[in-house]
Amino acid sequence: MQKTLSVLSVVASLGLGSTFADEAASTNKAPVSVTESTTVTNKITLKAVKADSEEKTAEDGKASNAVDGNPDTIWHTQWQDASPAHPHEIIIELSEPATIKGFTYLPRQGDSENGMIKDFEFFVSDDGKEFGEPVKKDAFASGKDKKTITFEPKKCQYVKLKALSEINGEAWTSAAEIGVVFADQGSSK
Ligand SMILES: [Ca+2]
Repeated sequence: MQKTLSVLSVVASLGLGSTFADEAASTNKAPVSVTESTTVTNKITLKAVKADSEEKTAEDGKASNAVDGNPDTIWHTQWQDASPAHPHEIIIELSEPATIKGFTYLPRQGDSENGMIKDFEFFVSDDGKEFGEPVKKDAFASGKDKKTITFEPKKCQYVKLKALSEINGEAWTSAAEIGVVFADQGSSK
């Protein structure tokens, strides 16, 4: 505020500041406010509502780590005491129904490859219970970069990623981040 006032006083001293000064006085605000004209858009958020397996003891591998926006946290199926076999799946709820045209999968970062998904199926649903046939069945390319998979646009409120295999043939599934690609707004991440 002090800086603004000093600028105004300089402008006023040049004989050019009366308009700005009057406006500022009449609204009791700074004369320029860019943020007030910014359009506010609704942001759809993702929530992990179910996973068939989570490792919560030996590490923090809870399913919600796949949608927390942090590439350093992962969903990992159980590996201590038992390693349940494939398929593994995670169900994610959108905060409101939306038309999506794809999804993204960011594998775990760092050195370990444990749980990195190879073959997968992807499903959409209105109610989180009936998923029907997969909208996509494929295999992820190797590597740790974010994978973007696209399909014909579908309106839904729930998605399910089912992992059928792991890149090294192990029993686990892991994911650093899973997102959706909106038909009209781009990626959720
Ligand atoms: Ca994460």
